[in-house]
Amino acid sequence: MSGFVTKPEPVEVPGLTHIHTGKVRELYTDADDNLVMVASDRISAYDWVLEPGIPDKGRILTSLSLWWFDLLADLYPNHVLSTDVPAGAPADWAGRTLVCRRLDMVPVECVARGYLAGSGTVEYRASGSVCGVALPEGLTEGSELPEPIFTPATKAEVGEHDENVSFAYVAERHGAELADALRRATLSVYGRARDIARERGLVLADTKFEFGLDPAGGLVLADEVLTPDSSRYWPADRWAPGHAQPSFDKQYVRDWLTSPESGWDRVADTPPPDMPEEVVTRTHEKYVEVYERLTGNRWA
Ligand code: PZK
Repeated sequence: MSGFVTKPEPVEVPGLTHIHTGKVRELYTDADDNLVMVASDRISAYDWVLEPGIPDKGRILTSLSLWWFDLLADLYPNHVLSTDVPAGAPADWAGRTLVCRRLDMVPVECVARGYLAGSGTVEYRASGSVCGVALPEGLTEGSELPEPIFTPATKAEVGEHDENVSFAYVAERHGAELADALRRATLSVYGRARDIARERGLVLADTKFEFGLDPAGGLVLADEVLTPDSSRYWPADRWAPGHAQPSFDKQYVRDWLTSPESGWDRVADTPPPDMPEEVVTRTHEKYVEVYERLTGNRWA
């Protein structure tokens, strides 16, 4: 089971109603019934939220999400209304707060995969397909797919992992028209992002989108987009199929956690220890690096 070492108490802000504590983000509604998403510096690995936070992580991921939303705006509208910190909220919400249009969310995790990794590899090894999409023989962890595929998942109960489902399941559950629109949207946005990332030396192996419906029925890109928390980025110059690729952001955290040095027993389901300063520092540097590589801007 997953969890927090210590569950954070949400900041109380007059005029906002706290509605959800995610692993790394807090969700509120405001007086206009808009959503207020606040990205924290929390980081998760192996289903645990670790201590301490990674400095700047919430602001880096929020900046990246905004950067991508802008680049994608000609393909799909997005839910962002403003980056203003609501009156009465702490000053340190600046840069990590998004005020968003409240949408009718489509309860499908819309995953695009251009490469085989993680649960995709597990499913491929067992069945030769991923989410009902048949794949050629001979692929391995990290392989590029013949073409990107739509591999939807359904949000699991709290503490459980999302469950991969077939396109047919999405069509049955939500209608063929919406299922088709989700697939088109997911693959078109992924294709654009993959090409941009590749020009900047990063492989965008896969990513997860969430869509809402505007009142007229059109798809709106919601949640966060194309951050390292919702996507697998690999350094292109180190990409080599046949083994797990180093993740851009969390590699130091995972390597340390699973090394004898951390003293953590992953199988025993005991909370992991605090990260040492060096792991925090190097992980911070990786988030800055992915931001700078993608956007071409200096972080600070
Ligand atoms: C919505 N989540 C996921 C969980 C977070 C976000 N535009 C929207 N309208 C209505 N609902 C949502 C959105 C968006 N995005 C997204 N849950 C509801 C989520 C935890 C923390 F910040």
